[in-house]
Amino acid sequence: MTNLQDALAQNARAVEETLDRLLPLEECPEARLMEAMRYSSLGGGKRIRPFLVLSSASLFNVDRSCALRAAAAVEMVHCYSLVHDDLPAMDDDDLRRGRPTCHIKFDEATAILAGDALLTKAFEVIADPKTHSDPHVRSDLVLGLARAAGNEGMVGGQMLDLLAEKTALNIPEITRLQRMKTGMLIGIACETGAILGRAHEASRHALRAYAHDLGLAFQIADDLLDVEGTEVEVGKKTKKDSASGKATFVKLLGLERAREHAQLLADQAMQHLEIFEEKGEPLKQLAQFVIERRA
Ligand code: GRG
Repeated sequence: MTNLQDALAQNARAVEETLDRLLPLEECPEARLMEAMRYSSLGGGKRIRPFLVLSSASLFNVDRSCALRAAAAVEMVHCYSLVHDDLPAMDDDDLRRGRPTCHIKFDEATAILAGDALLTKAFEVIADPKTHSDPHVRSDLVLGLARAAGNEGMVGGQMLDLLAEKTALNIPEITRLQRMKTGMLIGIACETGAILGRAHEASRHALRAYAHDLGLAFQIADDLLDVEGTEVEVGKKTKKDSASGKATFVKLLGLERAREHAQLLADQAMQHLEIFEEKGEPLKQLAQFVIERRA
């Protein structure tokens, strides 16, 4: 996995430089908002979604600076979701990525606005001709990201997650919830490279299938970490789901079967990449990393 660790670290640095450029701190009366946006997006994280964008883009020889802008935009949406998820009205968390959450560092109102502004900035970035010269490509990116982030995707999944505190869910229902809450953003991250590279449908389909299995494997790994990981390793409070009545894959399947299922999904995800031959190797390695990670 050393190659993958190096590639993850190198891509994370490049995406952080891009985020830093896209979110400049200027002297103005509303500078506190920019500070909160930068605090929430520049403070660590594994940068898995940007890695997916950059790796899928490299399958189609997309210009690196365009891919980095799209990768930064997807990460902004992810960071916004974490800021809002941590708010007292949602998960009420004090710790994220090993640091105080945005509303603890600043205040609740600033955290809400920083999340809103990160989400909006993401669309500004992908709608900008600097991301792609072809307006059809840009509109495809906007459509894909909006679907993945909105009521049919991440926000809808979050609604189901809140409702799940009071309802017992079965495996198909949890699968749908997780597919919407985390899978759809992972899906558009994988497909973004294909959109930027104007890839044909077979490639887009393969990446969607890969993302589908990867997203679920990622979520099961997250559930396992909640049970088995420590706060120091994970950088956020653990044992939250296990302490609450919330249904998770681990609760319904048990630790052993959940682990096996995650491996099965990761293997399936890798198989979908066969059409890319050795160019698909970084994405294959990521599927294994996602289920073995300790953070
Ligand atoms: C509030 C609109 C809104 C949505 C929230 C994604 C989400 C929906 C909430 C995040 C809460 C959570 C712990 C979800 C489980 C999976 C997940 C997205 C974990 C965090 O992603 P990582 O592990 O985090 O990629 P880093 O910090 O590495 O970027």
